[in-house]
Amino acid sequence: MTGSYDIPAMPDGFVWGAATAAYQIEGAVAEDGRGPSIWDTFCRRPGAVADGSSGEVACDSYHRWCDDVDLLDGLGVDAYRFSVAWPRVLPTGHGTVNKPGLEYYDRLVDALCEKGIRPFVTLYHWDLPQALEDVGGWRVRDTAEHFADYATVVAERLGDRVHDWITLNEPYVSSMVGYAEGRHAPGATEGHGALAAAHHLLVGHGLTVRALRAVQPGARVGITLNLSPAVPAGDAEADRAAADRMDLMLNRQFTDPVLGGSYPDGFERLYAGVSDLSFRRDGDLALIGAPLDFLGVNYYYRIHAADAPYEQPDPALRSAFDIGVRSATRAGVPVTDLGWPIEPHGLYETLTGLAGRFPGLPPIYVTENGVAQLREEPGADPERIRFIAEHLAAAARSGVDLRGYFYWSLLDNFEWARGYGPRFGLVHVDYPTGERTPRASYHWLRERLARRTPIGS
Ligand code: PNW
Repeated sequence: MTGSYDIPAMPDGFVWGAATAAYQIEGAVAEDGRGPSIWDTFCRRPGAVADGSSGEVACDSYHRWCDDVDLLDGLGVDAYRFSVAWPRVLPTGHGTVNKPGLEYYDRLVDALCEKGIRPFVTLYHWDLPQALEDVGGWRVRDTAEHFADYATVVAERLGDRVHDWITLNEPYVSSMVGYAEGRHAPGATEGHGALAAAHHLLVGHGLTVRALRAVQPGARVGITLNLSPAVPAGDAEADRAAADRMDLMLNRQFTDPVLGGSYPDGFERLYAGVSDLSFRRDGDLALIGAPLDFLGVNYYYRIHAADAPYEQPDPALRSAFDIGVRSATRAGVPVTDLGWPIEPHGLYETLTGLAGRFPGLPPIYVTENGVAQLREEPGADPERIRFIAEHLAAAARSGVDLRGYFYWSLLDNFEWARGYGPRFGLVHVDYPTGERTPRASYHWLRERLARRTPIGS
């Protein structure tokens, strides 16, 4: 019975929103001067994407953005989190600005503002211009500099209407899944290169924070990290150590420099023999750890970590992803259609854990949280309503300074290496026609948002 689920009362000014990302919804990959990105290339690699698909058409939001804005308006959200595609703005990553690309976002932002929907703009949601990958991608420091220059171009154009900027989405995924695990673009399986990519992403974040503040003094700037509590799968000491290694790689490699200005203890030891970390330079941590206006948290699940033999015993040949940990399933924990454990309490742990470890923690937005279904049809999605309600309740209980919640996603869309099978949307998309149909969860949220009463009123 979905009628019994509700959304918690939140403080006045709490931002309710929905999220998407450029490559997952826009399509039109060769239109109006857009340059190729690493995802266009990666999708052509045989076996890279489960159903052999790509973002070539996706939800066709490049043409149907008006429909998307109407859906947001109908839902009654305060804000929309979307991303700007770097290769639309700068087809080769730097140099000449592609005017039609910028104009697309200009129109979108205007339409949102007209409806009173606040834009939260992610500057990098994984679509690196291919031309930059061809000269090293995130393995090289130049890419960080180019990123800040690109951000400046975007802010100069949209900064009169966009006040909330997210530099990077999930640098863990860009670096470790893209350059170490090889499941995402550019599909590399490296040790040193992946750790360099992670560091250069963070340098790019730091340079961009500085650049945005320079062009737009009132800008509110943050970063979005995917955080998953890593808990031991069993009672053995080896599993506890495995969970600790997972936490270092997945969470603390990013939280500690960004929020605490230093890499975590044990990090060098974890990667001894894999990389000499020679890409680090004096001054980097001060840049990376500069104060932020907010932290974006993407939460989907907890990791149950079990000790496992290293796939490659020789550290010099190991990918940075190979840390001797296997992700286990836990009996009795329900899972989504993707096999992801459903543990709303993990969001509580994530938020309270941050508050406990970082005294100067900035305000937090949950910038993504959601559940996928593999069933095709629109209509009833009671598991999504329950998922949202339970995660919101856990977030509200945490007591941290939480300023907003964005559901992932507004629309069914291109789910990266999994293709179009998993559907995360509040709104069903019929890919052959592009037709959008709101699900029961959309109607449920719309109705709850319309009746919301802030705490204290
Ligand atoms: C997040 N993985 O990503 C992203 O920010 C979204 O673009 C995505 O659609 C959403 O979560 C749902 O998955 C991830 O395979 C996607 O390791 C895939 C992985 C990790 C994060």
